[in-house]
Amino acid sequence: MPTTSSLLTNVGFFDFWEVVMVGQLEQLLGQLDALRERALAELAPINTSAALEEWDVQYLGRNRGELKSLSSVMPKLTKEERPVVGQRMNAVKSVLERSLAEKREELKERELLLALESERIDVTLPGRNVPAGKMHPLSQVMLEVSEIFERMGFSIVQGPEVETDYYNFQALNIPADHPARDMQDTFWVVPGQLLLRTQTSPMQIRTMKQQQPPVRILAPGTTYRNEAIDATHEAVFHQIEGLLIDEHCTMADLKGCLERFVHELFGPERRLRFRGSYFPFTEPSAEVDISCGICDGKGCRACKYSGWLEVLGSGMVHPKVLREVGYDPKKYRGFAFGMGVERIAMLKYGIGEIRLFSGNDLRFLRQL
Ligand code: 2U9
Repeated sequence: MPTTSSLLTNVGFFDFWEVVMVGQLEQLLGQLDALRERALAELAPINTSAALEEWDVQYLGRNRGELKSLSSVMPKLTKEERPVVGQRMNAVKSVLERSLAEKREELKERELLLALESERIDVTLPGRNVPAGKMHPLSQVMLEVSEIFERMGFSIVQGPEVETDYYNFQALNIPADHPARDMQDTFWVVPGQLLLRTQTSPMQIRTMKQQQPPVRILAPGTTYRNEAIDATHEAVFHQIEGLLIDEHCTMADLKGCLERFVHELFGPERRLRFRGSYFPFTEPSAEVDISCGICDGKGCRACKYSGWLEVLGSGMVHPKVLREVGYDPKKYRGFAFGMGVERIAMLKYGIGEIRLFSGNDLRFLRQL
């Protein structure tokens, strides 16, 4: 750009102010071109929207943008100069605005691509495991046993765990000197009167006292005995007892019913063996063994080399019990049976430690 002094040498006096003005005009246009170049150079490397907005404010801002600042000289220009500067100013402005719009578009695209890349989902990856809860193995066994007997026409009855001496012992023909009534074996709530039931049989007494035969009920539930705890004994455990009362009911009905039960729960290949036994509430009484599922009755460690596993106690309901609830023992007979749920579960799942069921160790529970 020519300086004022170099131009002065070639012009006369009257031209002086004009030359100065020409110099100013050139300078102004030069400033506009420089602004454009600087703005474009700064725009090129911008790669975030935030930086782009800053650039917009700095060069094109309505209030303090650099272009706006330069336009403040317009009123000082002559009528002839104004359109020249105005045109250049508009040209610079439109170049910058176009470049800004292009950059905006470019950044929008770039940011979209970045977002797509960072939020990319691999739909071929296996889904996350949602851990599903499941029933406790003892509840599973209780439900399965209940369903088998329900299919044979039994109804489920449930009742209090705190019982009276009468329902838990007296009504069941358990005499005062019977070992089961030993004060040491029972958890007494009020000694001699209220106790934690040692079996679920009080429910059968309660039911029979409320309804006339025929009766076909199953009483599953929690029971309590003051026992020394070891791998096969717990103080809090679970029982399922069954009772059927009708005219003409015989031991053969008991055998058929329990055979059906064992075959449904353990499989039809299992053989049953009824061994004479004694319970105060049944006469005659029998314990039921099933052939060992591991050795098929040949003898192994699981069945203590006997080939048999004890699963149930049973018998024909004692006439004294029938009389106690108001049934005529000459007209009605019945059979009853009982099993420990933990023992059934241990046999079914091949578990040698009863305490695992109450241990709440998820590593154990998840397997069943
Ligand atoms: C009434 C009449 C008779 C229920 C019976 C058994 C035999 C029996 C044990 C199995 C393992 C208890 O958990 S265990 O230790 N039960 O052997 N239970 S007959 O007899 C009854 C019940 C109610 C009115």
